[in-house]
Amino acid sequence: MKSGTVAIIGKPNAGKSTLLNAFLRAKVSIVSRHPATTRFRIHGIKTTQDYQIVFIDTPGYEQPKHQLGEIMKRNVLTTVEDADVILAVCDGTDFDQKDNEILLMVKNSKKPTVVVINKVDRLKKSELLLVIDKIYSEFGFEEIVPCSALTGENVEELEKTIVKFLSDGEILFPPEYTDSLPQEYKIGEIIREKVFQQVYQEIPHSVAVEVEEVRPGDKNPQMLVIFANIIVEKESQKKIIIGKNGEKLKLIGAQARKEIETLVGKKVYLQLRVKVVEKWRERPDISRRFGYGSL
Ligand SMILES: Nc1nc2c(ncn2[C@@H]2O[C@H](COP(=O)(O)OP(=O)(O)OP(=O)(O)O)[C@@H](O)[C@H]2O)c(=O)[nH]1
Ligand SMILES: [Mg+2]
Repeated sequence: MKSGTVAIIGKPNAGKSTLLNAFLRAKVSIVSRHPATTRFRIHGIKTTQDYQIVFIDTPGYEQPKHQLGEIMKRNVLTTVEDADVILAVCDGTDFDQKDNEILLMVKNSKKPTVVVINKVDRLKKSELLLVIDKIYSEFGFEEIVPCSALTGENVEELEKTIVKFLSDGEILFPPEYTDSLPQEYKIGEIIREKVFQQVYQEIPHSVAVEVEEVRPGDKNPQMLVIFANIIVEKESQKKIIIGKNGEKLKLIGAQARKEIETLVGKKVYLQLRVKVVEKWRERPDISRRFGYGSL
């Protein structure tokens, strides 16, 4: 049996989380059209007859703008150090200096690397060849694989390429596992995704979700009762999330509840509150409380 850990890294919005979900054919990591969506390192596990891959989706790699960004960047670097194989994901439609920096960092790590050129569904063949040529001539990476995480084009071939780099060894997780996140995190991430989808512009980056309590219902133990707080940095942001007559928050709650019900396979009662915690991203004690410190 072959096994190993594979770090998925790349700049924000490159399509890393979409790719992880494509490998697993399941939604493990949340996705949005805004950069800096992923904040945790998220493990997605794929086990077949012949191999087990533990994929680690990471936050987009960029120069940190705040304390939370600093933690995120450090997490990416540690993930690269710890992983057996690196999957360096570039957005083929937007290859730039930031990708160069990431590829250089990966090259210096001397780890077995597969460079992925994602979003080929939006790329002309001639443009793709140019990007491949650039990466090969500047960095000498041997394995450069184009794919589309969105349509699934070439994702299976990419997986086969990864497997070539795995070594024989024991599997790391029981075969039935598909991810390694505690349920509270997954619930929090679903809520955060719905906030992202409902309120754009500026707000997403100052949102965190704190899942306070998850317990069986008093009257109906088959049901799950969840209390969660949506944390923002300013009163004005709180107003936007709540919306006129509380309509936005209701919508966020309804969408999140539906998806959480699919996740846990039970009816869910979800109570959401919006709390203002000033500058929480600058405060490591608080970032840690929301789960960003240790993961
Ligand atoms: N056309 C096209 N769009 C894609 C593809 N892969 C991802 N996207 C889109 O790109 C956007 C970003 O995708 P994510 O998977 O959230 O990107 P990410 O790299 O995880 O982003 P961060 O977590 O912010 O670092 C989303 O709108 C995706 O639908 C692809 O192969 N083709
Ligand atoms: Mg992501």
